[in-house]
Amino acid sequence: MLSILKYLKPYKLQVSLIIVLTLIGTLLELYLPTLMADVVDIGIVNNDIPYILRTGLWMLVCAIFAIGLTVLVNFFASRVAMGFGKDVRRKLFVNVENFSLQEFEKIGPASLITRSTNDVKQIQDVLNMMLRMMTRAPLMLLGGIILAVSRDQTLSLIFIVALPVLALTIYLISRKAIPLFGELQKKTDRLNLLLRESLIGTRVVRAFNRVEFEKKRFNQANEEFRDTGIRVNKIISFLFPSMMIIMNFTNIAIVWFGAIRIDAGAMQVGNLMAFLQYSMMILMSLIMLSFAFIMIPRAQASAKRVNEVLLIDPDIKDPEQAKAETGAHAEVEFKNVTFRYAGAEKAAVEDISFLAKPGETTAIIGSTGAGKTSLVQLIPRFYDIESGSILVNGIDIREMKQHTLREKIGYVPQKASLFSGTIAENVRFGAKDATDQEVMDALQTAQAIDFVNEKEDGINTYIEQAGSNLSGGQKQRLAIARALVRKPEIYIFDDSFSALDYKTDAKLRSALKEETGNSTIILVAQRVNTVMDADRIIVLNEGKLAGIGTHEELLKDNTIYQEIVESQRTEGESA
Ligand code: M5T
Ligand code: MG
Repeated sequence: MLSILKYLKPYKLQVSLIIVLTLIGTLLELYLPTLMADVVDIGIVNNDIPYILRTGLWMLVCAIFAIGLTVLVNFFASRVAMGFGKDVRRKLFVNVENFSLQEFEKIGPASLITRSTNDVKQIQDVLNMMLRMMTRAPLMLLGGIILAVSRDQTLSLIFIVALPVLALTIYLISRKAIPLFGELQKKTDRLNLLLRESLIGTRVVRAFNRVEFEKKRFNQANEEFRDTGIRVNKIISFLFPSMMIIMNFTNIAIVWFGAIRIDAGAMQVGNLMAFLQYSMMILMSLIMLSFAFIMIPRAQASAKRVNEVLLIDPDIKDPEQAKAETGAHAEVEFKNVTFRYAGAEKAAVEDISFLAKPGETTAIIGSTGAGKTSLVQLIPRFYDIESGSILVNGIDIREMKQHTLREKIGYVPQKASLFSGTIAENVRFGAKDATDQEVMDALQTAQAIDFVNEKEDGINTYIEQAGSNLSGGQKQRLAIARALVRKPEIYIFDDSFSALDYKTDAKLRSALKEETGNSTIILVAQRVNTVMDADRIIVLNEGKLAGIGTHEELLKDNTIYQEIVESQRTEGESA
């Protein structure tokens, strides 16, 4: 909690202002009962009407001032808390953007969303409350006690009983409630996760008739959330009534013993009235403190979760002194590269070496799960490798700025992901300053222009979230256009032609050849047809290199390649 409060720094001035304003306001409030005692004991007892009016007016002025100050304090507190929330959310977002995929998967998108919204809001709310009460409650407690004791020491003995009883009640209640807060946040995570999963996978859920199952799963999580929520609130709801009972019994005791003392002539009526008010203030401030006592752990549970994300130091970082990289083309070289997913026993990519030259196509083929995607994801440095090195123009990619490296790359992922927006906007994701003509050209090369032109709004057709209103092949071709418009030095196509029919596949590749000129092309494919005329083919098998060569060379002496060719030939024949 404390470490997260460092984000309050920009609001230092406003926080100090809040403290000063509360200080004045609380002192004014503490002054009021004293004035009232004077009205009774001096004004009424002596029948001094002008004195009563004068003091009454003075009381009114103090009260109005106190109210005005409270309004101001609340205003500033809200501003500070909201601003703080915004800052923390931004910080979270920026940090998450820098995560490597490994770190991203560790916490998971559902939890990251809860943490950036719900958890930050918990902290923000508590901060808001704390800003209003942190000066007010202790000051009121202390001031109330001092003033009450100075009014009547004997009667103050009542507090020796009342205060410990109150403190004990608060302690017992909060001890039960606090552990439930962390649980509540975890349950929120779970709800979010299930909701996300079933919303994203809604087609699959329906196709497999799993709607009932999903409903049950969600209901269960929902009910668990409800139950924990009810448990917390049940406990908390005890707090206020118990406080009120203690407060009222204290008042009874004060009036009871006060009356005896007045009867004995040891105390004045006004004095007792003021004493009663101070006792109220003391108990109220204790109640405020007890709420803080309960709210802070709740925010603490959230702060811990937020901090967990903020404190992850992205392990993929730019080097302190990035090596300047020159050259219009980019040669990609793998030297004994081994890579393993976090916690995986087996390396996904093991001891791979090859050279991909500018102006040439390097194809990667291998059965599913062979490690093709894992291998090409290493080039934009989505993950860091375990051993070996990846060089671009002779420079280790870990010694380059990530931005410089990624600038050179046009990456077409295996699963084309598009964003909500128009087709043109999606293509311009690759190069934000591309002209309409350049967008059209890229679509042309990607063999996407025909279906785009068929749409009423052409390149201004709106694409729904994640491209859900496009076919798989259409999405793939838009993703290709997005990479093309960038005119990068390195193209990475991860199985990007799989959803295309043979004819479109061939057309696309010959168009690409003209377009890509001296760029380095790295192309992952399952079909032999797609890789056949590559300058070199890398055969992957269970993460290991099983051979490098041209189609002819591999066909002659590589058993794994021969198997792949064979299996696809028979497939083709039987089809
Ligand atoms: C290679 C594992 C996967 C497989 C091996 C992407 C990814 C893969 N894996 C993980 O553990 N975590 C991940 O995030 O790595 O997988 P691949 O590189 O995806 O294989 P591929 O691209 O050759 O297969 P495909 O089906 O795309 O042709 O053991 O479990
Ligand atoms: Mg793959």
